[in-house]
Amino acid sequence: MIGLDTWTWVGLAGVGALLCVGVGAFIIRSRRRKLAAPRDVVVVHHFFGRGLVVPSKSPFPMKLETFLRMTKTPYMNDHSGRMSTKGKTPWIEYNDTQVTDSQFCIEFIKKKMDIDLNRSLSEQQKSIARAFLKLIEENFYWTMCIEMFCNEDNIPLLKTQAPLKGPGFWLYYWFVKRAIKNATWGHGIGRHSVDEVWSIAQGDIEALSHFLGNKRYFMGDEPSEIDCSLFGMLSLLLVSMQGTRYEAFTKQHHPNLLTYFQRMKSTYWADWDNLITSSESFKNDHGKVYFAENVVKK
Ligand SMILES: N[C@@H](CCC(=O)N[C@@H](CS)C(=O)NCC(=O)O)C(=O)O
Repeated sequence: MIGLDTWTWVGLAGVGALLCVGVGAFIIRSRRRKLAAPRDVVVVHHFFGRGLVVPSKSPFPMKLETFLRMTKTPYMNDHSGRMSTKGKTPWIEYNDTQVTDSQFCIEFIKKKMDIDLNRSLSEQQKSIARAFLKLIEENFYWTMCIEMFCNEDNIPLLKTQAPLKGPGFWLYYWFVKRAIKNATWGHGIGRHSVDEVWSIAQGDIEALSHFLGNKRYFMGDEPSEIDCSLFGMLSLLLVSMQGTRYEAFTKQHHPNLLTYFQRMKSTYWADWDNLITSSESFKNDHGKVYFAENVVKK
C-alpha cells in the first residue's frame, strides 16, 4: 500500500512538474511581445541582441542589415529572439508578410522596393558573384563554426563572448558544439579533422583575397549584393575571431580583406562603436527605425 501511494505521489509530482514547465514556457513565449512596427518598415528578427564586439554575433543578420543600409530601406530590429518558422534567424516581417533566410529576405525587399544592387553587373559577373556567395555562406562559414567550437584552443575566446557565464557557459558550449557537429556532419565538412578544415578555410580566404585584389568593392568600383555577404562574414573572421589563426593568417597574408572590411565598415556602419554592447554608449535599439525618412507615404 505504502509503495503504491508513494508511486502515485511520484506520478502526481511528475505531472505537476510537467504542467509547471509547460505553463512557464507558455508565459515566457507570450511575454516575448511582438514589436509594434510601423507600416512599410522591415522588421529584422535576430536571435540575440547586439554583440560585445560586433553589432550582431551572426554574419547573416550583419549581411541583411548591411543590405538594408546600402539601399537605405527603412527597417528596425527585433531582438526578442523569436526564430523563423524554419527554426533559424534572421528573418523579416514586412507588413503582413514573413520571409525567412537572409537571401530570400533580400530577394523579397528587392522586388518590393524595386531596387537592384546588381544592375550594373553582366550575366557572367552575376554568375561569379553567385559562386562566391555559396563559397562564403555554404562553405567558409562552416569552417569558422568548426574552428570556434571544435578547436579547444578557442574556448577562452568563446568564454569572453558567450551569453552565459560559469556552468551556464559549458551548457551553452555543449549545446552549440553538438548542433554544429550534427549540421556539419550532414554537410560533409564536419567529417574532416579540424586541421583539414583549416586548410579548406585557407583556400577560401586566398580565393576571396585574390579575386578582390585592389578593387574597391568585390565586383568592381560599385557596391553590389555580394559585398553584404562578404562584409557580414568578415565581421566574424576579423572581429569576433580576434586572436585565432584565422584572423592572424588573413591579416598577415591577405591584408586587402582587412582594408576592404574597414572601408565597408566606415561607409555603412559609422555607428558600429555605438552599437556594440561593450561600448560606453551602447543602447539597445529595440524600436528605433533606421531610414524612417525614406518610408514612402501612401
Ligand atoms: N541560410 C541562412 C543561414 C542562417 C543561419 O544559419 N543562422 C544561424 C545563426 S548564425 C541559425 O539560426 N542557427 C540556428 C540553427 O541552425 O538551429 C540565412 O542566410 O539566413
